[in-house]
Amino acid sequence: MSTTTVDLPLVASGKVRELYELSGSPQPALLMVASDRISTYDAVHPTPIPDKGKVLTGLSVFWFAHTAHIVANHLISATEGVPDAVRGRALAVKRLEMLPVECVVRGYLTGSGWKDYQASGSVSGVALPAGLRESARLDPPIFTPSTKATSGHDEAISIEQAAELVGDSDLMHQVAEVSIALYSFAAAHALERGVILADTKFEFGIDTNDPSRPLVLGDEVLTPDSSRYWPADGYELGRSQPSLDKQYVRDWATASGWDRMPPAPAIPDEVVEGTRERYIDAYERIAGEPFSAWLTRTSA
Ligand code: Q0N
Repeated sequence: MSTTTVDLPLVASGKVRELYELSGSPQPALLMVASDRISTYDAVHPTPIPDKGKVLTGLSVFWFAHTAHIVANHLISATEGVPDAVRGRALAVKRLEMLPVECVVRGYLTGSGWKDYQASGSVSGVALPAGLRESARLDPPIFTPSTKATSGHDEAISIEQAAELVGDSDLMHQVAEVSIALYSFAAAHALERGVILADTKFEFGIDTNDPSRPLVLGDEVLTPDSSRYWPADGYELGRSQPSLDKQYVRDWATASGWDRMPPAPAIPDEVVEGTRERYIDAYERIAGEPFSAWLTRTSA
């Protein structure tokens, strides 16, 4: 059930996720819980997508495991310390001191990056060649940090402004380098499986308990909620691309006549089921295993 909760102190909550304090762990730890809630056009629908939280959690764990050679991450366990009620959609993670910037990497020109490029020819202070079309591949990919706005939309900033916010320019440049390495690794993996990773957002923190590897990748990683995934077949330069996961809901929502203003409408059963299938298909394509394998590994 998407409304199932846990009896732990709430540390932070987002539109579709919650973070709780975990006690009884040898190190300061948190429980990161992904719900089945879905948002389109920035509004959360009242209808959950069954298993969405488990799919996204399984994808985060897949990527944590496959990128540990690039940077340390906050994952402790998907089983030990995770309450039965949220097994499969929650992770025990190390408590970090989070850096106050969102680390966006773009390998394709879309969304706010495309808007900024059309207006100014650059994105987050990165000048791009003239004449690029919508959804153009960016090679090399670009690092376009943003501020963590507490309300409304994140604001694009330059790497110099990000360094200022973080208070350590060398650290910020290391974060940029690691972010691009993570994106490049994941985009190559995804493309081999027929999926374009257009862009993604990382959050990093510092583990003050481990001075040997202080920079740690936090949050969810490379999930459909933190990334834009497009089906590789059907990619066409010069237009916007359909999202691998949410396009089906968006197309229904648009056809329904919803004006994209909150509250978001309830989603009909057949659209819920079609969307659930798309999330599970995304898991299986990217992780290369049946989704049932994730459920089995994480069941109590
Ligand atoms: C933290 N956020 C922002 C989950 C994500 N490992 C950590 N240690 C300390 N703080 C955080 C993390 C992590 N991850 C991250 N806030 C606190 C995003 N949240 C929003 C709610 O759900």
